[in-house]
Amino acid sequence: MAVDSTSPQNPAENVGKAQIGVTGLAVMGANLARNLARNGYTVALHNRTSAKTDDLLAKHGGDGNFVRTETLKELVSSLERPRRILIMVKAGAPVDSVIESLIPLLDKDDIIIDGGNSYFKDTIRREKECAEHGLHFVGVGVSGGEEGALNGPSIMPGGSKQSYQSLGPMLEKISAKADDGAPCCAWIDTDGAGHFVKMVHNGIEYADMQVIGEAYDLLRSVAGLEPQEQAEVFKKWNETDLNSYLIEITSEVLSQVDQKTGKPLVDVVVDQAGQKGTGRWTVQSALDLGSPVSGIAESVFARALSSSNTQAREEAQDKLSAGLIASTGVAQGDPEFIEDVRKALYASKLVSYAQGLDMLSSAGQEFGWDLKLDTIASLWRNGCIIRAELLGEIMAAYKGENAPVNMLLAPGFVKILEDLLPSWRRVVSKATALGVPVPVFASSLSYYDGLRRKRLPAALIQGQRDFFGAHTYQRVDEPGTFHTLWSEDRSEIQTD
Ligand code: NBP
Repeated sequence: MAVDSTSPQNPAENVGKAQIGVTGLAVMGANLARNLARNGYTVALHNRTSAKTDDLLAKHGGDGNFVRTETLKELVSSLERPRRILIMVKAGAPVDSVIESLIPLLDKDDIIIDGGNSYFKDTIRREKECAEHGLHFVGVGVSGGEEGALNGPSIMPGGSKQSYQSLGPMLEKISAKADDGAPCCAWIDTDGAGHFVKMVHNGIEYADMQVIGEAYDLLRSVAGLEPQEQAEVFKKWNETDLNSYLIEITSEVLSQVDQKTGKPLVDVVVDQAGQKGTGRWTVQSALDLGSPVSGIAESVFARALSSSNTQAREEAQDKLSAGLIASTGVAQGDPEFIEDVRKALYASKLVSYAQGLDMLSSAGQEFGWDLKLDTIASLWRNGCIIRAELLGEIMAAYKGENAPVNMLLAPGFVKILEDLLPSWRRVVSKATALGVPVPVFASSLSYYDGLRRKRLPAALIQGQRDFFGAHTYQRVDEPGTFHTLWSEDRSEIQTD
């Protein structure tokens, strides 16, 4: 936890000044500003269109101490020094434009904070640019949506450690608190580390949502459970080790009845999932790192399949209808099948978290960040979308000396997976036989099987690569790098 250094360095100069400024007062910025004010900070407000500032003050001015400003210049002069300015504008070019306008107005050691969903490589670049002007730039991952922003989000700050001394206490104060009272906010590491961790959080969120979707599909199309009945099932599941925010809201969504038609809401919603890009970034970054986040990738592709080629989906319903099996062979509401699905969901969820954390380890090595996986898991315990009981166990698994090289290898998870495996396999087999798509259930099971397999067909791939491209291979029985002279006498030579 950071030491509170939010008291003014120069009291005379800072008297009557705001402790933090927020520019960008759409839903997230407005709610973070209100959260800061409710926690006793004086908050200077700015928005490109000042009507939004006035709207916030009219509706919520009573939340605390606000200072209304019309221009960035006014915003800057309303702040105590070193200044803290939180940018909450649309990610991308608007962030660069605001930074560019702020730089000439600021002084050495002032802190620019970007709390939006910025791409971590942009954050690395912006941090360098600001450092050239003697400014701190802190990329902060904020999770929890608008409700979290107002009542306590999970916060993942990057940037310099020095800036965290000044900023950390504020962020920790407004963050969500875990059951043990710890703030769901801690310094992650330098430059883009905070935004990277937030990005991976979102990747895990995509997979978490997809596995719930796959469970819903199976319960509906194989076990014949209507949405209202499933709402009860998910409610019960929320009392098991699946306990999490996403399971809780799934039950809410499934119980919702459309007011216009009287049908379950889920039946009148178009089945094309949207995405804002953080899942895609996670997969793109994983490809660059060579990190096998297959479940997360499948969840991004599943959204793409649902929404990107609707005409093909339409035509395929008729043209690719061969082999559909009418009878599922599962009795309506079969409790054994329901329990199998619950276990398959939990196992696939474990794999998604394991893959996300493994990607963080790879990124730590690539970008020189000391990412503490137990701390990161602790920040996700409350305030954010993937908050789940499971995170307490993940945190415990990575605490201390004996951190596993892969989450699935932590003794607790080894045992849990042993128990889940038969159900997981039955569900994936059943779904495959019936033609129900379960991309994350199935790819997670393949990841698990691939991870534990003694010999992988990668050996054959190495042989093929050596055949067509002289890419060489290593042998199991002696050190060195080898090549077979495929187009000559097929003898083997050692290349180093
Ligand atoms: P938006 O992403 O919808 O952005 C709207 C804000 O950006 C308005 O204040 C707008 O000012 C300002 N803006 C734009 Br657009 N272009 C600008 C420019 N060139 N210069 C200055 N200001 C500009 O707001 P949001 O949904 O509150 O999200 C803010 C950030 O938080 C985003 O990065 C988002 O991805 C992230 N985030 C959102 C959520 C969520 O649940 N919504 C959750 C977590 C993170 P105007 O009023 O003058 O048009």
